[in-house]
Amino acid sequence: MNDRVVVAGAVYDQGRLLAARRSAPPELAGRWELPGGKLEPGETGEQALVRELREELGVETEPLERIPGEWPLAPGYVLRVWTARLVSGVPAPLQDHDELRWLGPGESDAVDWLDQDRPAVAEAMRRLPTG
Ligand code: 9L3
Ligand code: MG
Repeated sequence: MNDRVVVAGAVYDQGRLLAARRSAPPELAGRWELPGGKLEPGETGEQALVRELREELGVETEPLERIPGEWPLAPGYVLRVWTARLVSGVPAPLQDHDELRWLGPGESDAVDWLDQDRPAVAEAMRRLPTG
């Protein structure tokens, strides 16, 4: 059986990376993640990412590139991550998050990332566009 895919976005704007603090489920609440969610049947990863970021944050984004790799989540799920550019809107914690932060270069350790997100966050920080 194939693992189900969870997509997440390393969203950039003005040389910073967006971090989102989960409010649910209880075992993940308070930890920070790259926002996203489950791929739905018939969607590409990029389509799912754009939809999830619209639903969760109320913003329009453009996927840039896939961060190579795939990280295990709960049994049966794997995480895939894309960098993305904020196209329009101001991110707001509409669903599943209770706080957002923009992190500049060197600030990636300022929040308590979910363990599963850490390798992708490190790579996303290395790829942070300037300004
Ligand atoms: N998850 C881990 N890191 C992430 C995302 C977006 C999701 N960056 C995990 C948390 C949940 C599962 O994947 O256990 C499904 O995510 P969601 O649909 O609750 O966002
Ligand atoms: Mg989600």
